[in-house]
Amino acid sequence: DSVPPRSSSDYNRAMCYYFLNFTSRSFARVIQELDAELRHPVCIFYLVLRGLDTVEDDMTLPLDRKVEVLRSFWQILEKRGWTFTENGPQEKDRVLLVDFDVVIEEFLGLKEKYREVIADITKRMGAGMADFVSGKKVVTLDDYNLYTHYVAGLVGLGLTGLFVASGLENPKLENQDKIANEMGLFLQKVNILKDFLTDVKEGRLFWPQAVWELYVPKGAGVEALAKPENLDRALACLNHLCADALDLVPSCLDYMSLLKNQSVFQFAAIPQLMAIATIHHFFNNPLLFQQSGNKIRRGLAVKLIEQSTDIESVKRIYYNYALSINDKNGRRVGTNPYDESFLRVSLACS
Ligand code: PS7
Ligand code: MN
Ligand code: MN
Ligand code: MN
Ligand code: MN
Repeated sequence: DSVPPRSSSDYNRAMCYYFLNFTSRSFARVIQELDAELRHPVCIFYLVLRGLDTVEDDMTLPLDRKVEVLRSFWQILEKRGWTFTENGPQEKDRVLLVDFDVVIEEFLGLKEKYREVIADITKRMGAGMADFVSGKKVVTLDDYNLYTHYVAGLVGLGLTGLFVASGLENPKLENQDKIANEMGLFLQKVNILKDFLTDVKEGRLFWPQAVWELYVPKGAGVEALAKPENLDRALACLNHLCADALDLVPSCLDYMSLLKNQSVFQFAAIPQLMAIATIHHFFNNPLLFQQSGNKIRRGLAVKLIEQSTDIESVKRIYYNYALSINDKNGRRVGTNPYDESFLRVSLACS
């Protein structure tokens, strides 16, 4: 779309929607369909966190500089005119930070109740990311739950805060931190599963060591799971992490059941449906270790979006995925000597 001239008062807002569509495939559409009161705050929240993540992801930034920017990002939101040109040319969203002053202007124009939520979550996420880039590793399941809390669970808490502050949503959401956090955890754990090959290549994998250690040959690193001769081990590890992620589904259904506003419901449900379809696609699937960038089919995504209109339809889709995953689970019994998660997957499906 065309952007008004820099002198126009609409310039900053138009640039933000240009950046939203530029940086996000899935979120751009559901954000723009939100009711007017929430659309702009959620768009700015998205761009702020996308900027923060672009700093986190860049493995070419000097570590001390990266940590400094991550920790102070929530204060940068008040610095009119701030831009950041230090990202390497490979960072796909670097242009957002090169023009970040437009996001700051729009942030400063939001109602205080929205600015408070966004700044608080940005502060906590930046601090958490900084801990993990400066030496903290994802070893135990607790570490895995903490990292995913920082980068996604906090998004669930923040969005819930925005929904309630807008007056458009169920006030009961206010005391639902546990399930709001788990809405984010489910999305992020699926993202971490599916990005195995790309993240391993970049040296920033988030699969918990305590889990992958159970499956790699003695003394080997996690990259061993990408070798064809270790495919059985890799699938067993993948299935273990799928079982862990599937445990979050009941909380996600509880959260979605509380939503009252149609546009908020679809905003929350569409990413969840993509995530459950993605787990279904990758459960026990060798492709995850063989080709990066593999996704669910476009036609399936369109069908899920069409069926995301109400909770009964969403529950039906989950029910069918539970049956189908359970079926895949049953058919693989006894085919993989390393696989020990049959029972857990079966339980999650029931
Ligand atoms: C609705 C209660 C503010 C809408 C939506 C930018 C995606 C990017 O993509 O591996 O592989 O590079 O680096 C709960 C979204 C959680 C987050 C986390 C739903 C902000 C989003 C910054 C809660 C999205 C989980 C990094 C951090 O992983 O990613 C409800 C809005 C939601 C952004 C996501 C992503 C984390 C991330 P990639 P990474
Ligand atoms: Mn990222
Ligand atoms: Mn990241
Ligand atoms: Mn990722
Ligand atoms: Mn990534």
